[in-house]
Amino acid sequence: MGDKPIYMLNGPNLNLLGSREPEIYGSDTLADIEKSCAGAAKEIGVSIEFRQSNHEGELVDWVQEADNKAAGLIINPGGYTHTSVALLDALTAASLPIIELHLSNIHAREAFRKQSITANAADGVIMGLGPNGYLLALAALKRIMDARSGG
Ligand code: CA2
Repeated sequence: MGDKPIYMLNGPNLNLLGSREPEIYGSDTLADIEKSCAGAAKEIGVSIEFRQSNHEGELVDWVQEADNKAAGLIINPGGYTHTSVALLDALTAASLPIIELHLSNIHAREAFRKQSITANAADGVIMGLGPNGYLLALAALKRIMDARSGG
């Protein structure tokens, strides 16, 4: 297993997953997603630091922390996707590989969701595939990490 973990950060209201709006976000809870990602991570020889916060500044702190401590970052910035220059700045300052992830297809929803500010700093974006997107993001990130380390 690589020494540095992959950080998986989840933004505001994602703690509510599984309890409301299953037609948009599916019926899995964040704990279900964390469990399936931990299993998949073990299979590919990486570990995951999985966190959720409803607070913009805490997410900024964790992105900065990830840049020092993680091998890569998967982030679902929740509603901050569409509003947060602070989160974009933190992601831009970080030099690790970054994948932005959305459960829903933000282009198939309200007009205000179509723009992602934070995606400007991502190596790639996965969206619209529900909780499976987290597993796909994990596999994609691992490939980027391996390519960058010459593996
Ligand atoms: O599709 C996504 O993953 C989003 O990042 C989810 C955010 C939304 O603001 C983005 O536009 C797209 C919202 C997460 C809220 O999750 C809830 C889950 C269950 C019940 C209520 C909210």
